[in-house]
Amino acid sequence: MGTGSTLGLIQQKLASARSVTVLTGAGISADSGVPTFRGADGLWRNFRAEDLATPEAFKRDPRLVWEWYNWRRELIATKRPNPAHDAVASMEHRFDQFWLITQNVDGLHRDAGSRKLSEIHGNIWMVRCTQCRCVTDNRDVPIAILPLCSNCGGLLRPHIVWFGESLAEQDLEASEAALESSDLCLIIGTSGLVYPAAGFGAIAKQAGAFIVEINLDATAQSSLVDVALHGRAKDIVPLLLQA
Ligand code: BV8
Ligand code: ZN
Repeated sequence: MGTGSTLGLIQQKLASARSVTVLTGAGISADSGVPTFRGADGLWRNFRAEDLATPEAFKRDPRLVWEWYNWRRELIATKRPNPAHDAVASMEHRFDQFWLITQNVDGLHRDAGSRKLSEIHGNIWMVRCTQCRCVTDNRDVPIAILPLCSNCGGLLRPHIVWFGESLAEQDLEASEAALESSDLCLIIGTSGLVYPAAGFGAIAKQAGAFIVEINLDATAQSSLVDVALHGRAKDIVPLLLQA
């Protein structure tokens, strides 16, 4: 099918959808200038995210891990939502049921106005105390290393889900509830490699949802989607909402 007729099909599906779930990854923020994880620009000092985003790495060298997060905080602080974030935020008001599940920790969906969302991997602007576990907002750029809890003096860590760490129960429940009740699921800008998010498309499919993938390329999830649109999220996502 040419993109034109495919676009028309999806616009129709969106116009009649009652319950829409959107799953996003780093690709939706690429158009805001935030490097993706597995693209060419995904490395920092030759470390991969998998090397640094782990409790073991933080235990072994908390300064190195905080330096990596300071590099990302500095970079993300200057970035703004793009038309794809804005289009997703506007969807909240169009459908009886809507939920956004994002793997991104950059906070750009919130900046665009999204409120019906689960930031399943956390948020780079939140920190958590490793002792008293209190979670606070911290916008310091850079954050002084090593940051200590004002409540109990414990070492602060990013309030982010690292590899080998479980997602918050409430995020898993909200995500699964949304996926199981959706009749349309948009999967935008994710390579579909990181679990459990990489299994979310299959949950929606199981529930009978029509699955649309928006990505530059084919991904590990492409075999289960009903329609794939290839291109930049900032160009494609706003088009989906045009009648
Ligand atoms: C869990 C926070 C239960 C960090 C992230 C061995 C031991 C322990 C665990 C595992 C293991 N083996 C496997 C696992 C499970 C593991 C996992 O899945 N690993 C993978 C690598 C195989 N998962 C976990 O550990 C999860 N927890 O399973 O708990 C458990 C508990 C104990 C033991 C076992 C299991 C936790 C996962 C969360 C990890 N944290 N982020 C940080 O950000 O600081 S994941 C990290 O990857 C980011 O959050 C990111 O969002 C996520 C996924 O990446 P993508 O978003 O997809 O980005 P990527 O760069 O890959 O792709 C970008 C895509 O966009 C591409 O497709 C590209 O084509 C496209 N694109 C680019 N530009 C555009 C575009 N598309 C459209 N427009 C554009 N302009
Ligand atoms: Zn504390």
